[in-house]
Amino acid sequence: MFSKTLLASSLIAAVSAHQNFHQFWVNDVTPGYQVGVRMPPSNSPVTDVTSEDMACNVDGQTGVADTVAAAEGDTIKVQWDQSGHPGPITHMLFGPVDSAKAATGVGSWFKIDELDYVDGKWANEIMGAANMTHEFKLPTGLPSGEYLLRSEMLALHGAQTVGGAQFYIGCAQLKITGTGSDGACGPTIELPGAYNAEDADIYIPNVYNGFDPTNYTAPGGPVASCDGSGSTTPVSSKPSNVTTPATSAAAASSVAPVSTSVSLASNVAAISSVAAPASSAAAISSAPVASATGYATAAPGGNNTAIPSFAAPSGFKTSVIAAPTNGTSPSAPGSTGSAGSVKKYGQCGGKTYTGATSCESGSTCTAMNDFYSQCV
Ligand SMILES: [Cu+2]
Repeated sequence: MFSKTLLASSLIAAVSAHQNFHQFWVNDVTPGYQVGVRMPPSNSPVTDVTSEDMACNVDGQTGVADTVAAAEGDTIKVQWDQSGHPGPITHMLFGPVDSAKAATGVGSWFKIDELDYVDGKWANEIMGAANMTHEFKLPTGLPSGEYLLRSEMLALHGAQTVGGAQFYIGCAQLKITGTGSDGACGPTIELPGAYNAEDADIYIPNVYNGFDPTNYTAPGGPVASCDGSGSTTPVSSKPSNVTTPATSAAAASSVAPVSTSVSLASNVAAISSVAAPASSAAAISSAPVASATGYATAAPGGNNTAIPSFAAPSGFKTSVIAAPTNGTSPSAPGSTGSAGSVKKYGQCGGKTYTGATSCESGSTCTAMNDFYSQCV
């Protein structure tokens, strides 16, 4: 058992953290930290789904020097900063193009991987137990050429308000050898365009009040197939009952060695062996169980008794105020103290928020994004 103090401290780390995608491996070989990855200028999320930043994040239309070689069927491992924000991870490809470096990423993508909520844990928790890494395979049947690989971690802790979902996005440049012909992979979607602020997988009014994450699937439609049979019809949105492909769960836990060797397509001097960034490795190793499960099961601030609908398996912190469904008082049970002061970890502001804005003593109302401020 972990003490309440330890759980609470892990929650503080969780709520104050944003995240970036920093590094990837091809069959367990990495080109290096932030090599081949278009790094955004900050670790803040994109929240405007109509923005071109939805493709490859802020400044993500500009290429970086290195494009990394891979082959269809190869295992890709991505590593992100530690995240306590509940939600899925998805991967998409843009291409083939002649030059990944020159590609903006604004346009057609197809999904190749998705991990949502498995066995009571969101993707970020599952990754948290694996040094914030996630593995999947490049599909077979890819046309040879250069691609952008897009990694998206969608954080749903503010999804109770329109525009409150947080998209963390990073793109890498790949040169992929494959056996498919152009147009083999589909369905494709457009970014921006395919995501809408009020899609059922992005705006979840009951996210803190009865939402069942076991039926959740991430935005972007189904995982594509590359056998040439995939529709190229853009998927603008999808019904909320789309079945999650079984492949993502398997990909998270299996490491299938693939024979293809890895080399850089362009000027990277050395390929270092697998090495996690020291900061994230240290952060995770200090309390691995707490970081993986703490916020799913522990209610900070001692207010965990009055919200029976916030069952632990939902994976959400239980102390955040539920979204108002109309203009009336939005206070969730247990989320506010006396005289309108918001308990620690409760929502205290945001564009569409109408509830109490003063935090209880010992916490400060802090803007997480335009739509979500929290007492931390
Ligand atoms: Cu954050």
